[in-house]
Amino acid sequence: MKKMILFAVALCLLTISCATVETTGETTVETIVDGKLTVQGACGMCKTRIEEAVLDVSGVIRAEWDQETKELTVQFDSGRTSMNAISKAVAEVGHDTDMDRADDEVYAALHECCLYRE
Ligand SMILES: [Cu+2]
Repeated sequence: MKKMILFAVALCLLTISCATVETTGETTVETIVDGKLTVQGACGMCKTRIEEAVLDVSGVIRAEWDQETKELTVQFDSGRTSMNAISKAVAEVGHDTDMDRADDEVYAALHECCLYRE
């Protein structure tokens, strides 16, 4: 019988702690948004370079670049970063975007198979 009471008390405590977590969760403000950007590139090395550069931007949650369509899909916290900042980060590692052009010097230093400009 004592065991039953202890079990009931433990169950109550568990319910209370769960309720507390739920309440604090409600105060989180959702600012997660999706975005698309055309990014020039040529191969799998480009894909890794582009995605790594984007994921390095603080506030970015997800980044995927499609080699066929040249389309970069991102998911980020709009309270912490922007499409503008993401585009700049991509251009900085040598890839032209809709919004920014990479420095010729940075572009020229890319691996031979990554040179996408005509
Ligand atoms: Cu490449």
